[in-house]
Amino acid sequence: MAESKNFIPLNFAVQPQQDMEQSAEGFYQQMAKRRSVRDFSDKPIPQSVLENAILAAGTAPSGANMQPWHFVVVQDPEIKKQIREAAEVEERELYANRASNEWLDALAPLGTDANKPFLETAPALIAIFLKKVSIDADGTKHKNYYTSESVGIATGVLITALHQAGLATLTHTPSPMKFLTEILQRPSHERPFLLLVVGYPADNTLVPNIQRLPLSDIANFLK
Ligand code: IYR
Repeated sequence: MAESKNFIPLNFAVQPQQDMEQSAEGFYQQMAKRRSVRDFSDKPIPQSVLENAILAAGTAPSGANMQPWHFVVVQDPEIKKQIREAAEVEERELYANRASNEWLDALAPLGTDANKPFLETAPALIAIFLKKVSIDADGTKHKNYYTSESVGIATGVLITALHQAGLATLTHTPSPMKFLTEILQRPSHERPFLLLVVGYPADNTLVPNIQRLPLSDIANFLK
């Protein structure tokens, strides 16, 4: 394909195989240290770290490059309190009535319950919204494609970027999450996708003693 206004050269450098192997191994070792944390300190996070992590998330591939995401970073204690209170209403209902016994049994090793103090303690909450449609500056509405896949990938990049920057996260999904639309005053065409709790772990934080599946259980190679 010829270079043109629409097509520009790819900026890509082939790595020597040894560097590539080392880099993949090192990245895996680094990612293996990521754990979901539920006990946060209130130590604030540098603004530039939040901004760069979101910029990294925004590099995720998306259906027809529609970038169907929006991130709201909440550091205001009053708004965090409102989110905690609204989330706990849904969580109390979940633990008391909505969740099946099978679900509650699956959660038991995590030691979770309806109390979510981390929603106030952690320095930042990032509410991620999914846009089934986008509305341009001139008011034109257009459809987005593969929105769950796109926003899911962007969220994965965000979690990875924050981990890489030395922060802990928790993917929190109180359900339903409609209260986020209201509290954060987002337009109705944006659907709350996930609430990411971000910060430093509290001193001496314990995490569940759970293991990741071995490669042979999660992949097979057809050569
Ligand atoms: N949202 C609830 C319940 C919960 C559900 C799953 I699936 C988890 O992996 C963890 C928790 C809560 O945050 O307690």
